[in-house]
Amino acid sequence: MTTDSPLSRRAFLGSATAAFAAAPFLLGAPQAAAGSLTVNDRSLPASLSVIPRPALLTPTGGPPFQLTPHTAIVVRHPDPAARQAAEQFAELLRRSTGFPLPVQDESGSPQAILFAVSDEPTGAEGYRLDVTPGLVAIRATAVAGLHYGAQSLRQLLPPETESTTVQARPWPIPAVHIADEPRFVWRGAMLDVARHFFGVTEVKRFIDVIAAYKINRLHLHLSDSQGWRLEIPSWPRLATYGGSTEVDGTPGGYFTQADYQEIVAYAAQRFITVVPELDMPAHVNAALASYPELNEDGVAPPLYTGYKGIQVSLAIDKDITYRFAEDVLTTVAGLTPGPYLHIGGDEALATTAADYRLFINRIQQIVQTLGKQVVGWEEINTADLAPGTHVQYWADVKKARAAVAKGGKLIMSPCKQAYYDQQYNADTPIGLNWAGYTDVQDAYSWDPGSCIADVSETDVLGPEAPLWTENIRTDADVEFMTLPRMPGLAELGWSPVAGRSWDEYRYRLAAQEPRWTAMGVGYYRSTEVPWQ
Ligand code: TNX
Repeated sequence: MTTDSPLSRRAFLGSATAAFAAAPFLLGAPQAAAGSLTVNDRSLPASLSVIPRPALLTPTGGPPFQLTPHTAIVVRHPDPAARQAAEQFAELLRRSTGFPLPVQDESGSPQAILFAVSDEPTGAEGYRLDVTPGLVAIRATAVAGLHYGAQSLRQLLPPETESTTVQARPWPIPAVHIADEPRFVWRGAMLDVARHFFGVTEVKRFIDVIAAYKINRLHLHLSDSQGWRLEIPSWPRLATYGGSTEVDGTPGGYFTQADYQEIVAYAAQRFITVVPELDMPAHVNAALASYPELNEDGVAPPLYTGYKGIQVSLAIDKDITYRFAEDVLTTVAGLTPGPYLHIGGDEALATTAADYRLFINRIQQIVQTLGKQVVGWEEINTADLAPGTHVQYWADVKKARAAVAKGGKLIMSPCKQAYYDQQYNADTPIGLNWAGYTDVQDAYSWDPGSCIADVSETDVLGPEAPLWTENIRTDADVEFMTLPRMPGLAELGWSPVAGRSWDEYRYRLAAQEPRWTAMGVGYYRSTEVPWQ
């Protein structure tokens, strides 16, 4: 039952060794000493409660490193972006420590935090972190790895590190060796800004939370029947009229192009790729209301502010529909440096199967011409999938399998575990429950690599948690639904599966709470978690 039992503990230590040997950048590493501990041991102190659990974490037993006013951050990496990763980390620490923490190329200080290139390859996102009394060294081949190493380091520092005001206290970092890399390339969170609109500041707060847990994709659901949230200069009424309301009939809003670019840049600084979604051919009432010519009968419906899905469709047989799609997708592609365009494609209940295939095939061609990769919900499996298409599983394993048979790769968002708009339980006031209640343990207890029988891990890109917002209205609501579930999703996407245990994880999760409080972020105080 618990990790105190010798059996589960032995099993875990065995798996840690296996993970160590399997990690390409660790082959032959001298630290492969027998008896390495990992954080999957609840007797370890809260100061080692890193989420996602590193592939290997070994407390080395020496005295801690003490961050002081004399500590410098030293960058030795050929990629100029390494300096930005170091600067961003320094900025976070300056707020709470009040120390100058200069970022420099040479160490003029006896006491340094080093952001350096690794001698051994650590992959696209992996890193090593060594904390000794005189030096903290993050080493990685790629700058993303330096950034992820810095996120682990954040969690080794006291929770007050997350405070936005200066805290007078010591800043020890326990002596450890970490060797880490992610299991999956796609570790996603989705925010629906269409049902209720969330502005730039609110989206940045959401990014702050997910970035701390090494999530690397932010899927923005930018349009739905209840609102169009991105300025498209060639179709201005989409945003000004189609974005004017939201569920409940309260005033909506939209991102100007500059707003959207600000979000994309903020995410990119945190190694998060924005995946913009414009949902078609259904979920489009806001567009249909804005432009009558997009309707089959040429008549614009009224704006829709209800929370239930309505059955509507773009006019599949009109040329104007494809001019609209091309204009919109071209605009978004131009604003989005990342390789993905999410075209939605879900729940097209007012479109015939033949029309649907035709439509998705034409849209896919537009996306390809723009040099982007298609992402779509599982329903797009009935179309001719282009190479590189990403298909987002949410409810129907048959559709997911059909997509894989056509060469699609899967993003795993099983609604029973990964839909964070679902209530935790009957007593939590916010959220829907059509997929069932999803408590914190449910959200943690599944495996993206094996959750669909007959789909192998090589066809899985990784997990993503969608946060639909039909009855999620405020920043506080978003935080309540996101925490404490999202760190679990991050761990499912990052950490080795072997040795995973809710009973151990929930202690590490509890240790995060003082960090959220220091950040000023709210959460649901679930009774499943042994809060400190
Ligand atoms: C289903 S999942 C939807 C969304 C809703 C959500 C509510 C999917 C691809 N479509 O439009 O917001 O359920 O839980």
